[in-house]
Amino acid sequence: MKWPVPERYNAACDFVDRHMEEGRAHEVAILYRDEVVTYGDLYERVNRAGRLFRELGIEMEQRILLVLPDCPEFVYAFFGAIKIGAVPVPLNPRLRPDDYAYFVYDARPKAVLVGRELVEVFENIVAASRFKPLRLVVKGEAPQGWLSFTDLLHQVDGTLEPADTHKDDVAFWLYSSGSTGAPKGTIHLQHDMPFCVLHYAKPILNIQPGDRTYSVAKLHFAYGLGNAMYFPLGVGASTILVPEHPTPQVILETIQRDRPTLFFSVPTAYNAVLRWEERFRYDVSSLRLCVSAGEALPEKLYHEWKAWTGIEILDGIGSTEALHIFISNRPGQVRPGSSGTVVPGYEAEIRDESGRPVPTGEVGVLWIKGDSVAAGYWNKQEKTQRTFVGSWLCTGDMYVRDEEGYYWYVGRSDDMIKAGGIWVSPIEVENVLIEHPAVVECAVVAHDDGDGLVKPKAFVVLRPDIPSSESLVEELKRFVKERLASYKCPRWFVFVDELPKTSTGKIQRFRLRQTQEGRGA
Ligand code: 3UK
Repeated sequence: MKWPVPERYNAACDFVDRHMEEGRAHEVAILYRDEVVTYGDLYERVNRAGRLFRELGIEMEQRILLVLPDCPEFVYAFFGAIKIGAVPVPLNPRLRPDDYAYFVYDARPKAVLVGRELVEVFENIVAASRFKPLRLVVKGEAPQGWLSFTDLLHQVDGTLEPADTHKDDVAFWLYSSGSTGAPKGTIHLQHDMPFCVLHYAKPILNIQPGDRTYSVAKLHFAYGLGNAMYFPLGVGASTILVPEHPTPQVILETIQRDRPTLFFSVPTAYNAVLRWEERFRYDVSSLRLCVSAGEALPEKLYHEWKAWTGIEILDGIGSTEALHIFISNRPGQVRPGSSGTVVPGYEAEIRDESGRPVPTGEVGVLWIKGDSVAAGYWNKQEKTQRTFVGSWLCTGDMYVRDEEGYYWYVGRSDDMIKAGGIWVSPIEVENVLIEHPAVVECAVVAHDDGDGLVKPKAFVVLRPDIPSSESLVEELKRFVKERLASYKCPRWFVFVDELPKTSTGKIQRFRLRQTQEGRGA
């Protein structure tokens, strides 16, 4: 794999076939429960998947929805589709049934490949839709009107001529769900995955064939797709795929049993593991490096994790639109609490509302540029034009850059609070609150003070053994005021059992802005 990639380029040949030429047929590509998939197996099964899709009449540029838990078949279907020039579109398999109709309408897939538990959901959607995609169920017997993917794989040949794709051909889509509006089909090209391997995974993580990756973020997220699929496959390493929801127990059992060297997670999951008393019973000595993304990693979690495992967590910011991480900390040079410095190959600018770069030390919106940035959003011209401007991408995130080039996250542009005419970063206040021993998690949002002005309001999850009380509210206020300017101190505290989060673990502050419930005051 080299950058720049050649004009005529098919990512499946680079990520799968190349390992045959490099003599890696007997090395392990995927570990899944008790199943071991070698690079030789992978090559053949990707070929079979591509051939099957082609024999079913799927052509270049046609979309295939993949709605699967993490499993080897995801990888076969993903690269099989790309190899014939078709476009895999992974979707979260854990959405509510009603959510899927939109994707069938928006992506207009030629085929859907789903897990057994989603067959009925898709049957109903297809029945009600004008588009009638082919329906494939991943494993087991196929009901009436459906085909069994794994059964059919055995019936087709294991060789496949790749489609003669261009490096700028569409390779796959990922749906990006912003805080508001319908999810946006983000169009990624053949050259985007190798760019991320060669600019982030290799130079920053130093990923090697001997590495084993394990990602808490699933394959249908841009973060998980790199971590658990095209990073390891890009260099001939191994990936551990785990279909279960990542509870602390699942995470630690996987680490102890399958011995990953690289662990990718989100702050919420690091936090959950650190709060779990049983964690000391597990052996995590296989880890050599940990990564956090999805939202800012509080400094406190960095230190607690380091104290327990001896391993650093590299916080880095990425997005679906950029495909993967473009600002990151480096091993041995971590600034806890910061997102790190720009990944070479990308450029970054912090701009004010009129689009002019702000001076160092001032808050603005982060724009980035780099060759993994998506071509745009499917069927969303206005949003595309606002987000992808020239070769720049507007992240919608507010950042400050310091003298040494480290980037400090201060919040989403739509989550920032303007209190008394001054910007308050919800993150800054949350980072102080979380230092208080009674606080497990918290989120700060803008709230109307009754006079049409907004002030910060805190939603707090307390340690289970700590009751909420008026005196605790006073104590928390005092705690914040001792550490921050008083206009930043939340005017109201609401104690809640949990915070609303996306399936990626991002706190949904916009939902808290709409909420008024909770125990206590
Ligand atoms: C936020 C962060 C602070 C930020 C992602 C790594 O999260 C990923 O993609 P999404 O499209 O969300 C993007 C948005 O999430 N964010 C992500 N990482 C951080 N905020 N610190 C961070 N370290 O608002 C960004 O705009 O779901 C993460 C790799 C690939 C990804 N797609």
